[in-house]
Amino acid sequence: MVRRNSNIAKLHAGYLFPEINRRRRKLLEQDPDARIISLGVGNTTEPLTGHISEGLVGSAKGLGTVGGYSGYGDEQGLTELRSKIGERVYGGSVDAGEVFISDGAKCDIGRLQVMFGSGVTVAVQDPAYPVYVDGSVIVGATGGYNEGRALFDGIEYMSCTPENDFFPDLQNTRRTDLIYFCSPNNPTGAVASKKQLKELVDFAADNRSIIIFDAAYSEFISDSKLPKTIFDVKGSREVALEVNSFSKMVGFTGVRLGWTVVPDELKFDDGSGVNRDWDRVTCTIFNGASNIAQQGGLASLDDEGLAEMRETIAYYMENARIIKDALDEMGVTTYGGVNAPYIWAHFPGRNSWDVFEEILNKCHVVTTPGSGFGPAGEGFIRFSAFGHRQDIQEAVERLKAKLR
Ligand code: PL4
Repeated sequence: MVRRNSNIAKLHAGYLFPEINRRRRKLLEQDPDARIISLGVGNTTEPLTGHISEGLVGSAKGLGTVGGYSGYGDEQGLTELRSKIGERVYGGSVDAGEVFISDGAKCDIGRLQVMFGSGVTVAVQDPAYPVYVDGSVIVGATGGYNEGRALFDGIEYMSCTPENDFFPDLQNTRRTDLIYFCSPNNPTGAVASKKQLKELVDFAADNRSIIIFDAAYSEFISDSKLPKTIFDVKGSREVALEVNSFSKMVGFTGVRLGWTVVPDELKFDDGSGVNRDWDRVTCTIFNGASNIAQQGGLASLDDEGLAEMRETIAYYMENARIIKDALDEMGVTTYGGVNAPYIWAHFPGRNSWDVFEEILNKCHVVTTPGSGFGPAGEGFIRFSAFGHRQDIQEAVERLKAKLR
């Protein structure tokens, strides 16, 4: 018999999103005719656009020809795509050698957790995308689950609430090796200002910490004053790396393509480069992103692709406006949903899972309970703006009719 990995035994509940699906299935068992609308998981719904899908199709067809066939590529990704990301996303401030193409931000976060190992301490925004905490627990980068506090020992939870403008009180935050920071934030929809990010970068520099900056929703920022990348902030290259994704910006949730930028200046305490170790980990436990997906990524960053991306994002952001307006009309206080595809709705004094169940059972609308993202999410519900317009409209009509 093989002994179970004791770190996995520490996880105190099922992963959030499968649990939501389980509850949805339960409703369908009880009421097979229920027409359930999902505003839960942030999953894209709209078809790929013309130029971008042509990039994918052209590549797939090419694979069926002698001249167009390719097998394994470089583990770090196509040089052309690495350069193009450096140029078109970072305006030339990031070198191709600092960009590593991946099969998605979530997968890279897992591999980063492998690279940093079990000997690190970790801080997360509370609430946060669950992968930061659960992945850290799996690799053993925490102590045990502390029942009394309902938190994991060894993880610093940086409370982000309306009271502090969803930005942590860094003066009262313990020093950790790693700081996960997501902006635009999942789930609150808050976007950190440049001043706030500068404060974060200075905090990391003073503490010799490394920031893992998750910018998966950066393209949803329409306010030009807000930073789309941590690298807009002076001093960030010495203290931060950034993960990003094509998933939400062009609908590649199923195609799978992302990237991580590890600047040359980012060092471990022995002076060695993080970039070099990331390259080693990438080459060892990853075999490169799909060559078809990478051609889709290249097409996405052409002028035509970028124009299509803006249209797709505008569509989802109009959904966000519709949801936010409806909740406002119902007297529910909301946050986010302006520069991010998530609306963070407050139900003061209520238990998030109870509100989730009420919305599911009365309206047949799936949401995500805020407490699934951390203790500070209790009393909140996350509404995702990813959906067909018709479904969004019907969902808000049901909410208005059956919830208030
Ligand atoms: C559902 C902050 C969604 N089963 O697609 P990827 O891997 O490039 O990006 C994943 C990702 C990375 N970083 C942030 C994210 O919010 C996401 C996707 N999050 C959500 O509803 O919160 C999809 C979640 C998926 C999962 O577990 O990640």
